[in-house]
This record gives sequence, C-alpha cells and structure tokens, in this order.
Amino acid sequence: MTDILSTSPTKDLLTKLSGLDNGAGNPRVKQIVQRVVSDMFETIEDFDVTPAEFWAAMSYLTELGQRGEYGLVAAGLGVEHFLDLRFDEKERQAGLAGGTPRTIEGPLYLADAPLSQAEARLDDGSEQGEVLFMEGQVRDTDGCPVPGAIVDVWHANTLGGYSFFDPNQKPWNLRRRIEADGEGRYRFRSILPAGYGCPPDGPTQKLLDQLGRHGQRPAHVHFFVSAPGYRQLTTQINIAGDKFLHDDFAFATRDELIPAIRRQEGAADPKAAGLNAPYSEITFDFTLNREVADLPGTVVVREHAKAA
Ligand code: MBD
Ligand code: FE
Repeated sequence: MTDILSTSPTKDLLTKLSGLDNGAGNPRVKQIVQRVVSDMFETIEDFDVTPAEFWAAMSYLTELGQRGEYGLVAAGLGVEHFLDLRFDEKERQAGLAGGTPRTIEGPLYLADAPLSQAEARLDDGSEQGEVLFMEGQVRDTDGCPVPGAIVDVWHANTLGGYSFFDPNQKPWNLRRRIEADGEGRYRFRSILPAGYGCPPDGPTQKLLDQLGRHGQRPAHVHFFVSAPGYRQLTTQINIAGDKFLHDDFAFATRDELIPAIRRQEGAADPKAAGLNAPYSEITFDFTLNREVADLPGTVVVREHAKAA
C-alpha cells in the first residue's frame, strides 16, 4: 500500500500551501503551518477521517468562535495548563525556586478593574453569599515584603458567573486591583464563590461530552500579582472542601494553592461587626520571583475583554 503522505504530490502540496517555496511572508508562520497541516493530513489518513467528519470539525470551530469559547476549550483541553508546565520547566532550568506556584489565567479576566489602596470590598452586596475575608502579604523569595505590589483579583459569584461575561451582574462586581501597603499587605472582603460550569449548550461542553468528561471547575479566586522588578505571578486559590477540588476540568488545582479556610461562627472580630451569620477567613501570602534576564517574561499577551 502506498503511503500517500510520503508521495511527492502530498509533499509538494505541503511545501506550496505553507509558502515554503517562496521568499515572502513570515518564515516562522510557514514552518508552523507546514507542521500543523501536515499533522492534520496524517490524522486524516491514519484515522481514515471521512469528508463528513472533517466538515463537522470545521463547523465545530466556527461555532467555537461564534460562541466565544476558544479560551474555554483551550483550558478544557489542558493546553493552558501545558503552557504553565513549560513556564515551570524554564524557571526550574534557570534555577528559580520558592515562588508561589502559577496556575492558569482562564478566559474571564477583565483588564483595568477599580484600584483600591491596601483593602477593598469586592462584592456589591447584591447576593446573600457567605462572607469571605481574605488577607496576606506579598513577599520576595528572600522573605522581604514587596510594598505597593498590585494584587489584581477576580472571581465568580454564588452562581459561578463572572461580571461582564454574566449580564446579570453589575460592572466590576467581584473584580478589583488592590495596591498592597508599605509592608506588602493586602486584604479584602468578598463572598465565597461557587465553582464554574461550562455553558451546557455550548461547543466546549459538546466536546467534553464526547470525551466522557464534565466541564466543572472547583470554586476558586484568580490573581495577578505584580510589582516592578518582579516576575508577574498568575495564580488562583481554591476553596478547600469543593467536590471538584481535584477534578478540575481545566487542570488548574495545585496543592500549594489550597489555603486553610477558617470558618467563624460569630461576629467576634471587629472587622466582622454587623455580620450575624457565619463567615470564612483565608490568609494567603504570595511569593514573587525577581525578574531575570534571558527568561521569557510571565506576562501572557492575550486578548482581554475591555469594559466599555
Ligand atoms: C473559569 O472561571 C476559569 O477560571 C477557567 C480556567 C475556565 C472557565 C471558567
Ligand atoms: Fe475562573
């Protein structure tokens, strides 16, 4: 049987379609297009993919774009986590250690959230969620505080929805940037988030169904922590006890990112004055690595939604 992939018509086709036979264009794009299309040809050949299956895949990609779910499927297929593993490995090779572990940004960040000094209240009071007080210190790997570090925090509401993407929430609900104080300390009051679930009627969930997988994330809070001279940290903390804590469809849970959660029954602490229901407290310190020449930066350039 002829191996159609190694025949000259196929090889010539790959060279031409990727522009490798001309001097114009972008050499890196050409090489990558050649590889990706060649791998696709191989997949079609190896699995004897039918034209109907191929066009179903094209329609699927169209739907992903129309529904704005490319970021979601990238998380669900573990690609975003794989990029984290690559960052981790490069840092390990460069001898960096001791920083708070990174984990994925996810698709629901909104740039330029309101900026507060040292403390903030994240929720707008519209939901009767369990109150969460979270605080901590930003330090470097020598244990020295990082004054003025920016803690950019965002999380879901009690229904697992994120403001801006969820039309039922007011602008900037559960999103703030907090400038840490002179000792690198930050604190905020919010409400405990619920876990996130992929839109059940969307293309990401459709694919997950075919894989026999769910589309759930454990409850979590996202952070970008940054300061001049330091590598920006992209991370999350998980809410301990969540059913999906170690079964995250986006593969973002890391053992060091599950802080103890202290449930307080009364309103003994003055900061909880006026609260007549149980509330939760989390203390979590962030450790930043110093900027290093010759290592790719950790600020991931990607398109972000911008509030109007
Ligand atoms: C989220 O909240 C999230 O963090 C990720 C990674 C994917 C979908 C929703
Ligand atoms: Fe999230």
